[in-house]
This record gives sequence, structure tokens and C-alpha cells, in this order.
Amino acid sequence: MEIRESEQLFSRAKELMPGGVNSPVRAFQSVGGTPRFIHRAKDQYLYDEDGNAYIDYIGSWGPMILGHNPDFVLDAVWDQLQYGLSYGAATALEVEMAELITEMVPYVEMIRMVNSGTEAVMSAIRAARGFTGRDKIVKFEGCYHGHADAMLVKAGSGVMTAGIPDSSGVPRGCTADTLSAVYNDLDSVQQLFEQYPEEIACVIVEPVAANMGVVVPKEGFLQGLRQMCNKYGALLIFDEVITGFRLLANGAVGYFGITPDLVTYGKIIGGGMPVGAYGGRRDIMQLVAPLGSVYQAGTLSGNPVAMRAGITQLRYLKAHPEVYQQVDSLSTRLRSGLTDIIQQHHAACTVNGVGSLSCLYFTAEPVTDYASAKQADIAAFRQYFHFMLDHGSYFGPSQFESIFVSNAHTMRDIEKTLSDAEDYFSGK
Ligand code: KE4
Repeated sequence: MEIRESEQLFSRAKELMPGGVNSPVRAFQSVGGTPRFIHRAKDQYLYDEDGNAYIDYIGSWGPMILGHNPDFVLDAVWDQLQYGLSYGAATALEVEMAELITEMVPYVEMIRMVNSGTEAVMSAIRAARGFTGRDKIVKFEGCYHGHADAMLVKAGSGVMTAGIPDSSGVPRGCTADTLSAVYNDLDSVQQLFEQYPEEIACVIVEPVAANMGVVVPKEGFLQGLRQMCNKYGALLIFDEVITGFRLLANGAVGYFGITPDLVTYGKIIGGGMPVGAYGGRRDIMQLVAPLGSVYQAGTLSGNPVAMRAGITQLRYLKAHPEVYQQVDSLSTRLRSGLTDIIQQHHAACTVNGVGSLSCLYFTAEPVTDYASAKQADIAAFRQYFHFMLDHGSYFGPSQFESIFVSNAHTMRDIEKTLSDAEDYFSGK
């Protein structure tokens, strides 16, 4: 596969941007080799600067549930551009977005738009601390909630990929109140509540942990968190930046039937544009400025072009629930096909997943938390990743990311990917 353009761009990029990228996981650090510099994308395909085409299983890390550049989203963005790019003033589009999200997820009574998942989480944590008057927060090892200081404790995604347990440059004071628990282990949470019965403002959790690969909550885990938060007067925050509007139109709340106090969104709600949001109970959100004392602001929050893209994508998802059956059935086929292949070849691998989120781990042991995810053989993943990339399937360049499927993918794409995986594991 000819990748000269990407190679030349990468050498220029590395002189000017840390690692040559604007987000670490894109740098291919844990898999080695040259990141593909993407020229364009359409539907389920990415096309790099050398003209190579790939079936895209990254989907911009989640936003592209309808595939790249659906015509109706593109048309809406083109149309919106004629009215201006940004005003720094209230718009009807923000009202429409807020009405749409609160219709689709009824327990969200009030919402605030921001520009990224990191901002959404940072702000939701601040609202929880402001509402409860408590400082401590509980997160789970291997979960990733963006790069705000307080969240960079045993985080997943790029932090886990880089093998740095925590980030440097974060003063001890910023993480002193961040308590870590073990995903799928309610006892580890109970211990923290018993140690700090009146100090924990919130428990924040990815309802499906999609930043240490894909770890599905065990039966009763989310319910147990809900009950513990009720008992100790802490708030439950679902970080649905990935699962929101992906597991179902009403996300993990609809899928698992557990209602948090606050929720964070990103990715899908922007339709590919930079958008995040946090919201939930009105009595909590009313504390947010300018109504209340919890300050949070943003120059480009509720940007009209981003709102138009996000509204258009969400409206389509609301009107076409069949999208969820489609992405789920494609992903189920991918997972069952991979499972058959690794069993047939006695490969030391495990397949996890739910809905349209999947992960092929290079460990034979079950993966239920950070510790078991970390057992994966990164060198083995690296070999597989490059074989599949060279054969036209572009997975996330890290063992600890999800495989994302869109409704632009076809069963033919899945079968092609499985055929290449079969060739890989049979040593062709
Ligand atoms: P952003 O600030 O990157 O928009 O969102 C942070 C975030 C918050 N919460 C969850 C559950 C997330 O998955 C993320 C970001 N996801 C990663 C992908 N695993 C972003 C990819 C990247 O860092 O480049």
C-alpha cells in the first residue's frame, strides 16, 4: 500500500505538533507506523492522501453513527453557513436542540451546550460539587472522561494507550479528591462511601466502558451505583459521550433502565462538529450560571453551524429507530464472526461488546475491568492492526478503543473485514 503522502505529511507534522497530531491516540504511538492522513470521507469509507480507501471502524470516535457526510446533514450545514458562523448571542437553534434532547431523553429536564466531552464532564462535576457542597468524586479505573485535571486518574483511552497511569502537570491538589474504584466491582465503591460517607459529591461512570476497549456493565452494577448514591446523598453521573444516542435514541438510560442525576453528551449530538452538553435534573442545573452560583461559559457554545449539524443528525435518529437495529445487527455479526475465527484458530483473544460498540482483545481471559484489559498483548494487537489496515479495514490505533459501526456499513463490509481477519489468524 502506497502511503508516501501520509509519510511526508507526518514528518512535517511532527516538527510542528506534539507527536504530529492534535489528539494523542491518532499518532499510532502504540501500534507504530505512519498514521494515515485523511483527505476525505463518505458513508463508511475513509480516503487517505495517497488515495487508499478504508472501511472506517473509528467513525471519528463515535459521532458518525450515520456514516460520514450524510447528504441531509451536509445540506443543512451548507444552508446554515449563509446565515453566519457564530454570533455569541442566543439563537433559535439552541432552543431547538434543547427541546429535541429533552424530548428524546425525558429525564433530562435542563441542558447546557458546550464544545467537547471534556467540557461537559468538567462542568457536570462542578455542578455536582456545587449542588451537594461536597468535594470528592468517584471515577472508575480505565474510564476516560476527557482531560480535565481532576479526571486524569487511571484514565482510559489515550492515557491508557500511552501507558501513563496519570498525567504530569496535574497538581496533587487537583486529584486529591478524585477517588478510583474498580469497574463492575460494587464493593470497591461501597468501601469508598464507608470511608467518606458524607464527602462524595458524585459517582461518574461510563454506562458502557468504551475507553479500555469495551467493557460491559455486569448485571446489577449500574443499579447498585444508583442505590449507593441514593443512600449516601451523592449524585450519579452517566458519562454518555460515547453511549448517548448510540446504544438507543435515549442512550444508556433507555438501554439499561437506570436514571442518573446528570448526564454528559458529545460526539453524536454534534453530527461531526465540536459539541458537548451536560444536563439532567432541573434542581441541579438551575445552579448553573447565570441562574445560580456554578460558573461555566463558552465563546462558541451552542454555535449555530454545530447546532444545525447536530439537530439534523438527532432528528434523523429520532425519526429512524431502525438505525439502532441496523448498527446492532452489523456489530453482532462482526463479534460472532470474530469469535468463530479466534475459536477456530485457538487464538488468545476475547471479543466484548454491546450494541454497536465492540472490541477484540488480545488476551484469552475475560475482560471485565481495567486490570483485565491491561493484560492484553499490545504487540499482538499491533500486528493484527497493521494487517487489517493494509487490507483496508481502519480500526482505532489502540487496543483500548472501541470498534464503531455506523448504519452506512453493510454486511458486505463486515464479511470483507471478517474474511481478512480469517486470513490473518490463519497466517496467510
Ligand atoms: P472530548 O473532550 O474528546 O470531546 O470527549 C472526552 C470524552 C469524555 N467522555 C467519554 C466517555 C469519552 O469517550 C471521551 C472522548 N473519547 C475519546 C475516544 N475514546 C476521544 C478520542 C481522542 O481522545 O482523540
